[in-house]
Amino acid sequence: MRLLATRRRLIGLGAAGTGSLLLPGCDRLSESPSVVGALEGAEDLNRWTQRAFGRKALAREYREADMSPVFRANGSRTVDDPAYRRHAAEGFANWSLRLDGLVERPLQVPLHGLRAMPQRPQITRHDCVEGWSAIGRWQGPRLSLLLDLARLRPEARYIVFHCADRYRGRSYYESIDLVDAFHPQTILAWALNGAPLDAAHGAPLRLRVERQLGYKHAKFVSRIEAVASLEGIHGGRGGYWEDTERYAWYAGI
Ligand SMILES: Nc1nc2c(c(=O)[nH]1)N[C@H]1C(S)=C(S)[C@@H](COP(=O)(O)O)O[C@H]1N2
Ligand SMILES: [Mo]
Repeated sequence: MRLLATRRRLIGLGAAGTGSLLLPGCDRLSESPSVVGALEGAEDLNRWTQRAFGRKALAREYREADMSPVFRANGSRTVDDPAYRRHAAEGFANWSLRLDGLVERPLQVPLHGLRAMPQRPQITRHDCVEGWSAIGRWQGPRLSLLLDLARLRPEARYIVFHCADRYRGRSYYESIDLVDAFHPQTILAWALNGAPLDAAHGAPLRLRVERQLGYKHAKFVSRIEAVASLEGIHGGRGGYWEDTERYAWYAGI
């Protein structure tokens, strides 16, 4: 019960810990020619414009009355992986999330552990690049809580989300930088509109990264990895759609 042993620490980990990780990451990013060079045209503009107006600003949050009657699902709605299917059949009672890579202390956190952490509920609008939107209430712990528990090494620059599904024959995955990873609305959601996630919406756990477009919100997250570079991970562009269709890696809205 590694989580129970560390839960007490969670409460004590406040803004100070986050800030000390966030600021150096932020500074390093703006100074690094390799990162700047890796950004392309409009994406570059988008990202730096958003930075100028505040990457840390909050996405709009809505009222219950604004919630969409139906929240549509997109991309993978089911997962073929045998291990995943076994977990699903058990209601994810024995499932756990792995957090590893460039961290001092790799974590293996059961779903009930994630549910027992301090929760952030948020009613936000999901915008898919295909042109539809839906407003829903998401709930789960902030990603930053887990990153603080695992303690990022100073070399860590990106957080990669490995998913259990394959979409059109390729593993789905996504990645974000540390500014988004420590953003207060970046959560690991296990509930949508007051109920545990159904398969179509990414059970048992999916990313919500509210300042970016829908394809960044990895569903069926099974492993989170801290890395120094996105090179060498699948196609090397940081995500499924980035690799296959050259979608922007930074999809700010
Ligand atoms: N693992 C995984 N995550 C994914 C996808 C997917 O196919 N597989 N599709 C993405 C896209 S394009 C969108 S718009 C949202 C859809 O989330 P929803 O099905 O909960 O509406 O999930 C994103 N995350
Ligand atoms: Mo999407």
